[in-house]
Amino acid sequence: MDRIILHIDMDCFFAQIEERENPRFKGKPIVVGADPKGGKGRGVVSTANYEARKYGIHSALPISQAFRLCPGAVFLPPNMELYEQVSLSIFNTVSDFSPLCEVVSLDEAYLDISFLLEQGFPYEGAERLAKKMKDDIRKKEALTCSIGVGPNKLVAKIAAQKVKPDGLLLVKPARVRELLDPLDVTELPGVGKATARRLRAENINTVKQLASVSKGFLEKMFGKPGTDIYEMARGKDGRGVNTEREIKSIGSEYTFQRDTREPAKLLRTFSDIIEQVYGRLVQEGFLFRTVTVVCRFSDFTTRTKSTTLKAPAQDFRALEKTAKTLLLKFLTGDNRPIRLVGVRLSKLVRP
Ligand code: TTP
Ligand code: MG
Repeated sequence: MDRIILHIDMDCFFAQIEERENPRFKGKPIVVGADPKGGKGRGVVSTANYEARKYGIHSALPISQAFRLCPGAVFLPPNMELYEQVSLSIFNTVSDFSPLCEVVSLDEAYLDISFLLEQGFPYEGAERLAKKMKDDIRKKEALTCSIGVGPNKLVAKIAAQKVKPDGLLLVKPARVRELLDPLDVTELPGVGKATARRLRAENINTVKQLASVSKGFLEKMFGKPGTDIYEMARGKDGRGVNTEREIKSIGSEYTFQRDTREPAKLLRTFSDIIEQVYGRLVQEGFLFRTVTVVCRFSDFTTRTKSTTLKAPAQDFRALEKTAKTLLLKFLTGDNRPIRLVGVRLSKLVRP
């Protein structure tokens, strides 16, 4: 089935909002995230504006490292309520352009605009539509975004990524190969460091090279995910735009090299897990109600404890406090060494 899909992603979302809110920071490197505490801070970068990225600062980088890379940057704590509000306003605007709109995170959405196929020049129509969308967002929120348009989600997303910031790229089916061929394999969604390492060992570095190997070869190498990699390398992606996507929970866990009861070590690891989970929560654009902490003991017995908040929250402090209280219950209630700890958020809702 022929489709036209549009992908929109806001440019350095949190940082751009902060730049808008604080005109005195305009042109300066801005880092939104944990408090750097003069280089001693724990926690990570949520995002950085393009000025700060020139120093090598990016999302998920430890904030202490960001401070070392650019001590003169403006470091700001996230103001989630504001970002949520802006996000809602943006996607209100975006969803005016098609009833088939899938919001995938606080700053990112796919739109099925296949209705344009019924017109004579669908990609010209798509260009007009995308320009109008960028204009509307600029007028309403004074923010820039990048938009990619293509025959499927994969191509649309890669196109948007390619023209950041403030870009618009339309990729007709006949131009898909041209877009994909020069890309490094890691630029395909889902091809992480480990997959890339194994591909490089086979002398496969670019998507062009990846597209020249057989399906059987990739399936033998990666199992079932090998089929997806094969399809992606060909620019194929059958996923539809889901207006109702279901993510039931977001979680992360860690298995210690050696079982431990050391409070400092447990807490440090636990804090990292909380930050990771929080990062995903924010990225996916959810609020949570239930926090579950999981502990596996040296004998492999696994226990969970949960707390459900009265109202949905996306507040880091609330998450941290709830999760740590639960962990403490494990530590005081049991003295076996711990093998694994984890945190899971559920009862997720959209703001
Ligand atoms: P992204 O769209 O991944 O990044 P971005 O908008 O900051 O930058 P880009 O121009 O490259 O799109 O994520 C959107 C927001 O989600 C980002 O502004 C902050 C938040 N976020 C985190 O808090 N932690 C993370 O690890 C990531 C990736 C994003
Ligand atoms: Mg973005």
